[in-house]
Amino acid sequence: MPNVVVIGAQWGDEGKGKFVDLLTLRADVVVRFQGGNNAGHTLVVGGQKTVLHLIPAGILHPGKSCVIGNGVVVDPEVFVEEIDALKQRGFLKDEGQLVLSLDAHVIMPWHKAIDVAREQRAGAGKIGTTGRGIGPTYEDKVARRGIRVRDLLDEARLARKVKDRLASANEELSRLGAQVALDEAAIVKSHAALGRRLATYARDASLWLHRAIQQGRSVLFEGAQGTLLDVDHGTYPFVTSSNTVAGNAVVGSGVGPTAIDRVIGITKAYSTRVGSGPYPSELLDATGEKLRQLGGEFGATTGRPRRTGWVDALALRYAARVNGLDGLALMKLDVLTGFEQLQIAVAYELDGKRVDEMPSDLEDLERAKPIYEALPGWTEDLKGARRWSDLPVNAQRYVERVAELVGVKVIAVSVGPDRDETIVLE
Ligand code: 2SA
Ligand code: MG
Repeated sequence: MPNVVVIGAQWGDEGKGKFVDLLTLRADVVVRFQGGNNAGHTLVVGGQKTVLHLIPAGILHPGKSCVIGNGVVVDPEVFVEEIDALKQRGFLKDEGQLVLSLDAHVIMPWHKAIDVAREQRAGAGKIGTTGRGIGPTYEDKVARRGIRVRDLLDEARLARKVKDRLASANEELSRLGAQVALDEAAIVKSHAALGRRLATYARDASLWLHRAIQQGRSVLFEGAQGTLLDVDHGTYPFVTSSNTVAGNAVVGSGVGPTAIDRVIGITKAYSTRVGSGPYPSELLDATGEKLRQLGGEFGATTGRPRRTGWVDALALRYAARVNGLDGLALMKLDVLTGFEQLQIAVAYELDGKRVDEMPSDLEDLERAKPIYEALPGWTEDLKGARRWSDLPVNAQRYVERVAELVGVKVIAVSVGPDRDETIVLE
């Protein structure tokens, strides 16, 4: 397999997990390059449910390697919990399967406390974060006062860094009215201990990847969240604090752009969003509720009900552009069975004018009203479909119309959660 980047083409939760799982069968190495444990994949292996938020699900395949790149923010407690859960289930027998970048930034207790306290304080103006400390950790990274995995491995250095940062973090917490004051000695002790657990996996991940690629091992770069949550290209400020687009696969893992051969975007056959922010094709009516129930649209990380709506061709075309997509996987097509009519947002009406491209200004996007194209639905259950020709003609027309509007070919269609409930077109 060539080296492939897989990213979410919408607002996250597109079903990347399932697609990545399929591609993992062909790849040798799976890399995460951004985000942290604000991602989430629920896996059912041997009847047992495992939720992984940080470690790529590729870890379930002995012989494959997983890399957590420098661009990821790592909560060491979550990392250790996931390792313990994996080992309990008989996975990760070979410690060499997992590589953690020494340069990845660490989510510290104050980052989580500040994330939660700010959101509580913000009331209606909140971002709707996952409360995992993602944003505050990236802030410290850019402010050049972050703590990296390498710092956890050296207790004296850790103590110095915690001391430098904690006073101002506690000040901020008290300003926010949070009832927590974090204790310096306790944090140094607990995190030095966590550092000893992380040490087994901590490496120069860029060098490790470079060598793997030189040896001809194929790499799958697994994005988290989605394009419209990208801090530069998403619906700022209602975004996550990292770059979720394909370009960051190289920055967040320490390889060069020429290492990438293909970029695949994942989209649902409809759309969802968790958290605040503009969402023109959102359905606030019974149809939206029906999509939520039929699609099981509740967050894997926080359990929150997701906002739901029709697929938005402008948003997907935008994702195709900023990621350079050369393939689109359309997930959860089966969920659309039984809708008499399906709608696709093909343009917006903005202040009485028709616009065909996603407006770059948030306020424009908030005022934009979708212009829909209606397509006839189908009543057949799609779960058994394995070939294109198994799909009812109206389902085929729907997929073809999405591909045409986005300008990217559809390379796979998913008709159910299982690995084999997939129609591979390429
Ligand atoms: P944060 O916690 O700072 O990243 O929150 C900022 C905004 O980003 C949204 N957000 C998400 N929205 C959808 N899915 C997310 N994670 C997926 C999951 C992972 C995936 O399954 O949980 O699909 O890769 C996710 N993570 C962050 C959040 O709701 C805020 O709007
Ligand atoms: Mg998810």
